Amino acid sequence: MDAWYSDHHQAHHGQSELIGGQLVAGFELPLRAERVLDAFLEAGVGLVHTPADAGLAPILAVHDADYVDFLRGAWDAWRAIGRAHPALPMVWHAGHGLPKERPRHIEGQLGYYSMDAGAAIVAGTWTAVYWSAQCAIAAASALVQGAPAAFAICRPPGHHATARAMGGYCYLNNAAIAAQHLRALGQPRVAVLDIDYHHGNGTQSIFWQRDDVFFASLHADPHDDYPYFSGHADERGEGDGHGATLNLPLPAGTEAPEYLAALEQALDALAAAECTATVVSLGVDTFELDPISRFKLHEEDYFEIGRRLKRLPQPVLFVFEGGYATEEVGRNAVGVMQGFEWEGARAGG
Ligand code: SP5
Ligand code: ZN
Repeated sequence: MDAWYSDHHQAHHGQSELIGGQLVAGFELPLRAERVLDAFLEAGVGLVHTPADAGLAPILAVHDADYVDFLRGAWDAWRAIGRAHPALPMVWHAGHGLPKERPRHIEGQLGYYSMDAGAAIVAGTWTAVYWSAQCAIAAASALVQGAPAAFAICRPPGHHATARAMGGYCYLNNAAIAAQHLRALGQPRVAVLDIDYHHGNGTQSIFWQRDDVFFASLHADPHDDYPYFSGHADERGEGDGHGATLNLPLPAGTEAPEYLAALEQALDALAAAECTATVVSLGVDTFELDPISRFKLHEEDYFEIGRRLKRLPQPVLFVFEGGYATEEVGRNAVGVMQGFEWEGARAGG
C-alpha cells in the first residue's frame, strides 16, 4: 500500500502543553511523523506521495466555516495583541449552556473554539493542519480510484477535533474528513474504526446522528483517562445514528489478549454494519512505553492487529493519530501496515 505525507507538518512545532498542572514542551512532536515516514520507507511497504491540493471544500464538508476561519487567522490575531509564544485557550463556557455570542477578543475565541488547553496554536499550525487533512483526502481519493488500502501519515492528528472545536493535539479531524470524502465520492456507508488509546470524541460527535458512517472505538476507560467526558459503553448514537456508534472502553494496564478480544468485537460490529469502505484512526499510543498512556501492547502486537484488520470492510484507509514513544512510533505504526499486507498475501487477496 502507498502512503501520503507532506513535510508541511514540520511548521507546527514548539507548542507548549499543560499536562499534570505544568506547562511543558509538548509530546506531539514533528519527529513522530518523520519516524513513521522513515519506518514506512525502510520496510518497503509502498510508495510515498505528496498530496495534491484538493482545497477547502472537503474540510468544510465536516467543519464549520467560522471555526476554519478562526484556525486560519488565530496566530495573526495572537501576534496582533503582542504575543510571540504559543497560543493556548484559558477560559471556557462549560456549565453555561451553549455560548450565545462569539467573543471578539482572540483569547475568548481560543476558548470558544476549543475543548481543552491541549491544542496550542503556533505560526505554522494552519499550514500543518491544512496539509495533514490533504494527506487524508488524497489517500481517500486513491481508495475510490481502486487502491485496496492507503496510509495517510497525518500530523497533527485529528480524532479529538469536533466540527467546531480543537483539543487533544487535534485541529481538523482528518479521519472524519476522509470518511466524509469517501461518502461524497459515492461510498454508500463508511466504517470508522478508532484504535488510538484515547476515545475519538471528535469523530464520534461528528457522526453521532448519522447512520451512513458507523463509528467504533477501542480506548482507555474515560472514567480514568482523557478525554474523560465521552467514550462510555452506553454511548450508541442518537436519532438516525442510534446504534451506529460502538464504544469499547478498556481498563488501564490492558494487554494484548484483552485488547484483541475487544478488537474482534468491533470487527464483528463493523462487518454487520455492511459498510463499503473503512477509515482506521491509527493511534499507537496503546504501546507499553508510551509516555502519556497506560495500555501494555508490545511491538509484535501491532503486526497482529494489522492481520486482524484484514477483516474490515475493504478498501481500508489508515489515518495516523497518536503515539508518543518517538523511538518506537514508526515501527509500531508500520507494523500494522505490514500485518495487514502479510495477511492479504497469505489469504490471496
Ligand atoms: C491524538 C491524541 O492522542 N491526543 C491525546 C491528547 C491527550 N491529552 C491529555 C493527556 C493527559 C495525560 N495524563 C497522564 C500523564 C502521565 N504522565
Ligand atoms: Zn491518543
